[in-house]
This record gives sequence, structure tokens and C-alpha cells, in this order.
Amino acid sequence: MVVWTDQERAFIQDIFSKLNYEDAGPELYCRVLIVYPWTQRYFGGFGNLYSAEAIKSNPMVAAHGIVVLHGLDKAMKNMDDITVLKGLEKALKNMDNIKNTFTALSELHSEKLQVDPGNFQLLGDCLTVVLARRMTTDFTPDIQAAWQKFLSVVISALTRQYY
Ligand code: ZNH
Repeated sequence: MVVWTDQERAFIQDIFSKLNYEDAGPELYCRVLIVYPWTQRYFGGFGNLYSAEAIKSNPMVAAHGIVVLHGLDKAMKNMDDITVLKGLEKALKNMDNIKNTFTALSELHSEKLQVDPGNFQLLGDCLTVVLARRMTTDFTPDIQAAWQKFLSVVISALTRQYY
């Protein structure tokens, strides 16, 4: 069971409150597709991803980046509930929206999209770069520590339906 300190909560909330999704979301997904090009295979429906320039000017990539940030934003607003996903007993007692959201999202990625779950960590790494670029010296080791913990909880919730 994951325990969050008040300071960790405050750090995570602060990161999201300062993040401009319209700007960071597209950068996030461009980075994922350019840095880890094999991830392009899941986006056959997005049209032309043949070069970095094509990826950067693809409106579906931009829109998808914003959708993913909103997914993470839901996790941030329900930090206790996503940890609940780890304990089945507790999860059964907490049939609330975030559990359903993340269960459904995990199922979608595993069964329908068949995304290799290793890619979640790669997306997380790109998002860490996006944050560090924006926050510069404000992205202190303490804040990064809380951030990495948040990411690992989200990734484990997303990976849950794979097993
Ligand atoms: Zn994912 C989709 C989230 C990762 C791939 N996604 C999606 C969505 C969301 C998400 C929210 C929408 C859904 C609906 O609509 O219902 N993701 C997410 C998150 C993450 C992710 C949060 C992390 C962290 N994904 C991912 C990765 C990949 C993916 C890594 C690969 C590589 N997704 C995907 C796809 C899709 C999605 C393919 C579908 C899209 C379209 O539009 O079609």
C-alpha cells in the first residue's frame, strides 16, 4: 500500500497546476514517437508519422498528448484511489470512478490496443523530460522523487489488467 506525505501531494498537485496541457501534451507525444519510434506502430490510424516534422505537425498526435495528460490528471486528483487498485480487497470496497477509469484504461491498453506495457515507462520518461524543461531549476530532487513515485503508481495501475 502506497502512502503519500502531505508534501508529496502538494508537489504533485503543484506540477499539474502549472502545466499547460495544450502545450505540454503535444510535446510529450511527439517526444514519445520520435525518441522511441517503435511506438508509432500503435498509431496506424494517425496518418503520416514518417518524419519528426510530420509527427510535430500531426494534429492527431497533438490531441492524443492532451488526452493522455488528462488521464494522468485524473490520477492526480485521486491519488488514494489509484493506490487502492493494488489491494484487491480494498478495491472491491471502493468501486468508485477512478478505479473504473483505470481498470477500463488498463483493459483498453492491454486487450484492445495491445500496447506493450514497457512503453508506459518510456512515456513516463518523456513526460519527466517535458516537466524538467519547463520547470528548470524548480524541478528539484525532492520534487522529482515525488513525481517518480506518482508515475510508478500510475504505471502499475495501468499495467494491472495485463496479468
Ligand atoms: Zn494510451 C488511448 C491514457 C500510455 C497508446 N490512452 C488513450 C486514452 C487515454 C490514454 C486516456 C483515450 C482512451 C479513450 O478514448 O477511452 N495512455 C494513457 C496514459 C498513459 C498511456 C495515462 C501512460 C501513462 N498509450 C500509452 C502508450 C501507448 C499508448 C505508452 C503506446 C505506445 N493510447 C494508445 C493508443 C490509444 C490510446 C494507440 C488510442 C488512440 C486513438 O485515438 O485511437
